[in-house]
Amino acid sequence: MGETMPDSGDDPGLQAVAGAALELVADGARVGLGSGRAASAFVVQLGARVREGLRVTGVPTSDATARLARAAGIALVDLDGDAELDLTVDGADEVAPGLDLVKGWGGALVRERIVASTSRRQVILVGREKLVRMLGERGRIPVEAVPFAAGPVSRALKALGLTPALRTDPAGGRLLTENGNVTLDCRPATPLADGTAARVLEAAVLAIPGVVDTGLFLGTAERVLVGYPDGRVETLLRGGAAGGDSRETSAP
Ligand code: A5P
Repeated sequence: MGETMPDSGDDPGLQAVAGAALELVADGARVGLGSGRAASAFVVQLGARVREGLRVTGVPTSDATARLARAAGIALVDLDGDAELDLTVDGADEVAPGLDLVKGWGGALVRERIVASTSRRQVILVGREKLVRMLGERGRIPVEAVPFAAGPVSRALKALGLTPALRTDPAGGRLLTENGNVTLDCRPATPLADGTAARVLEAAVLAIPGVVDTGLFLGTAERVLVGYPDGRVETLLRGGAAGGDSRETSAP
């Protein structure tokens, strides 16, 4: 993937949400392990629990996470067989009301999608800077595409009103994902007005030949744990009483 796993050790908010996510992991659980700083904080803390005797198996969403999990002592398995994962713990780049997400700034969105789709619960860990009113506010919605189709996919994305930029490595060449694909980071002309607009865009992008997947994760997150610098954790739950969301906050 060409991107290294960033260090989350000095971020009290991410450490706090990682600790809160641990409480959702039962003995014997099969756990999807996300990618990025927040997910890394979780993997490291999960490894500490494993060394204390917790029995879990993990399915990593990137090579960097696999390396980190192995070093932490977590047993890794493939997605073979019929068994679902109990939960996946991952990060996100944007969280909108309704818990729709943008993911993939770290380059692992396809495996993150696959692992989340085979999990009963997707738990997302973020700092407060990831909370947005509308998806696209932070300016990048990643789209992974087959390299052969990069040109036509780019033109089709422009026709949808997006401004795509090919993700590059430090030498200026195409940065390939672990699946051997390119990523087009798409800036929308304006943020997506609501969940309906996000779903319309998702369907249009997925219909372009050569597109593998998008960073729009719509309706997948069961909960989002938001970490604050003082160690507080806010829990946002999808599908509260009137179909809305509910939230609760725990003290540091
Ligand atoms: C990786 O492809 C992404 O989806 C990450 O989950 C996302 O970029 C969040 O990463 P951080 O926790 O490092 O911000």
